[in-house]
Amino acid sequence: MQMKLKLTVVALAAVTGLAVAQDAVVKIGHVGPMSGSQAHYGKDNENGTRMAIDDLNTQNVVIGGKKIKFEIVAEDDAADPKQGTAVAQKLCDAKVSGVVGHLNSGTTIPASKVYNDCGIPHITGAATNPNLTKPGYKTTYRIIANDNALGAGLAFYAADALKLKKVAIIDDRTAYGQGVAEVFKKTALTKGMTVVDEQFTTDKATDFMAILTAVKSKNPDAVFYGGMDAQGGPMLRQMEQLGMSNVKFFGGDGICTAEIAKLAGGAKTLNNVVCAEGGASLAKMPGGEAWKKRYDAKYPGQFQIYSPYTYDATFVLVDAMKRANSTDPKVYTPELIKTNYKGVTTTIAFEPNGELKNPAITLYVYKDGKKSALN
Ligand code: ABU
Repeated sequence: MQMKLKLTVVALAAVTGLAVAQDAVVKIGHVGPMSGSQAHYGKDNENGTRMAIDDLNTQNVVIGGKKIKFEIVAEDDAADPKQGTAVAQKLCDAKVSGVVGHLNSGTTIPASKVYNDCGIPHITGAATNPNLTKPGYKTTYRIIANDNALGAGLAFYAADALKLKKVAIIDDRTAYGQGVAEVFKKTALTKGMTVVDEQFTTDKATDFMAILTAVKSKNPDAVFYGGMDAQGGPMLRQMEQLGMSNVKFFGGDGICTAEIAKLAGGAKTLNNVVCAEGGASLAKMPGGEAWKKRYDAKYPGQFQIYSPYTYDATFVLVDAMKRANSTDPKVYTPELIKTNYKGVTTTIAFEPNGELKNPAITLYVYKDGKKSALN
């Protein structure tokens, strides 16, 4: 009886010329730090990809004649470059169709070679070091502005809008922290600012009293910190303890989170923060406010910064699969460069090297413990 029914459906499809849609599972990888002091960013990023996959699974996506069920393969690289490449190889071996990630420039840059070697495309919505796209891999894409825009934008604001003259620079020696600090420094110098001190820390440190004491002795108008909020928050607390309450505190997207307000532990120096993000504010994104409402309902209290981008990155991968009518990375990857996708964050199209075309940047300050956009 069952066999008869199957034959009837196939015969009907042959007569009408319609393909018989069959279910197929397509795996999409996500990687970020899910453990350690950066796990809150990783969770937010992964939430963005999970939300996209849940939305896609309500859309009855048919590719190559098959109804597709998307599944996430979520991995933790702990923000560590070695774990980043190991996990990238794991995703290659698992034959995922594409990857959203990684989060840190220090993991994304080495992982990009692994993805290129196995022919799987990846899109980062968070890693901002410009070196990521320099090798010109056809498998590497970024959907936010890079540190050339962030570092320079912050230096212009410090010099032109705030008329600051003397800056001390601290970075965490990661690919991101060092890179964004170098761009800030270069631009600040061309704007006539003086770099009065340079100090270094790590992305594991929590005690900055010695370097801040050295910085204080140089009497800067501002500190630029290249690094993440796990260090930026305690640094703000320790600046307050050292009486550096009138010193502005600049940083890139790594410190521009909801979490830094908590990590600063009530220090008034949070009011001195000026940070930059590589995209429009939620209010100015085409779908930002409505998307954020849905995100908050699904993942209460977990929003940090990059989840709208990881959401869009997931859809961009699937948009390319649809246009290629294939989920095979070898077949659909050439479609990625032709992307013109209206996302939550912006309309996404790529430069030949995989960088986002026409990226926005937004500067933020913190008022009453909340991030507030300046532009
Ligand atoms: N963009 C700041 C955080 C991620 C990174 O580039 O390392």
